[in-house]
Amino acid sequence: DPYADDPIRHPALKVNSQRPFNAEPPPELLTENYITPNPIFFTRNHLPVPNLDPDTYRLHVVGPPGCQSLYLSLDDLYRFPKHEITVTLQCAGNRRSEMTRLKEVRGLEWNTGAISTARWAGARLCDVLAQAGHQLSETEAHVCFEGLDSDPTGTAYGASIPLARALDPEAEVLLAYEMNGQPLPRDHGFPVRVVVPGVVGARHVKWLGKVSVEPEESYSHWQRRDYKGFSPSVDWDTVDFDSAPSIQELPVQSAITQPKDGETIESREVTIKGYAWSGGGRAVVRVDVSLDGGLTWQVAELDGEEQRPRKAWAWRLWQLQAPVPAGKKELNIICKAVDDSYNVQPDTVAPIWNLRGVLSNAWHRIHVRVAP
Ligand code: MTE
Ligand code: MO
Repeated sequence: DPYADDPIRHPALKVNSQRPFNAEPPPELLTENYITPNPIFFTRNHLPVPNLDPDTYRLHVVGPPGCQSLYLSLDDLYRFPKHEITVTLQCAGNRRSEMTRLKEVRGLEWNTGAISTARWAGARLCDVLAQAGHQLSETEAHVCFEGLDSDPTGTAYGASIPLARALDPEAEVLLAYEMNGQPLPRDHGFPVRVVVPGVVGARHVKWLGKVSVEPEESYSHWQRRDYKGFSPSVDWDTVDFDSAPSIQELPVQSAITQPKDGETIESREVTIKGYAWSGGGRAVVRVDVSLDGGLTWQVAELDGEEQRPRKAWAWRLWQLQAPVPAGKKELNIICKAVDDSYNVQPDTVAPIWNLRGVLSNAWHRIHVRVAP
């Protein structure tokens, strides 16, 4: 069993798949803290978790043509200026189960918890690439990452991001060795992972083994044959993965974490809580909440840290306290967020349904009963 050496996990996690391990925190725990505690941070593994020795670990940074490669130890990485930022990481498959409810899709049945937030610290990728001799070139280029996790044929997890993002100090792409002040937990990439603020989780390569600058995107399955969006009309017989760009910056997202769908409200006042986030560093400017299926709306209070313009890498938590409208037996509660480009979430799932169930960001709707 290649998974026999996987780490022990927190019992509160809702497991979507044991081998490889995929799990999300239950909604009520997810928004209990602005910073997600490491043990309940959602986990998305495609392969067994490698067990790496920090003393012999080396990160292979391929140099530009004519230059030597760097093989960086952890101590070498610690010598770069330490950069610490709060970043929300979201899987492209977050809320996939809402797409499945409409029509079958291929993928793990994530609910609203394939998203979490941590303080990440490490070396900036731009500093490491500069030391290796890389500069911004005129031609389009990509920075490819390879993990040290691999399948039985030896194929490693891999992904890439555009070189321009990697070299932009303002984009704050990290080779992270700390998560919430601790060494990375094994499930989250010990000893080093990539953190690409504002970009889909799939590019935040864990157990990082190799970094290279290439003229083309990574040839990894997960860059080229997965994590792409398609029209609702495209099926597995007609899909052409080369026709769509790889997902990088994610669209605006929000979800309700409290109350739970199907719950009964006992008091005359209801507290609704959730999270909201947008990709590309776009800030959340507003969250609208409806108790009546979208007829009327109230603006939620935004909690959590203030966001920096263009560098809003972390989510806002939000809440709304509202009296339960008199005479109602049930409430159809909806939330929707607006980001600072005034992007909004689509109202329903059907027009954004896709065969892989990615980018599921329709208005989040729950239904609760009111105790008589
Ligand atoms: N990196 C490696 N090496 N192997 C993986 O399976 N999964 C990716 C990404 N990095 C993955 C990886 C995906 S799809 C996501 S959503 C994030 O890691 C999840 O990070 P987390 O498990 O720390 O939440
Ligand atoms: Mo993911």
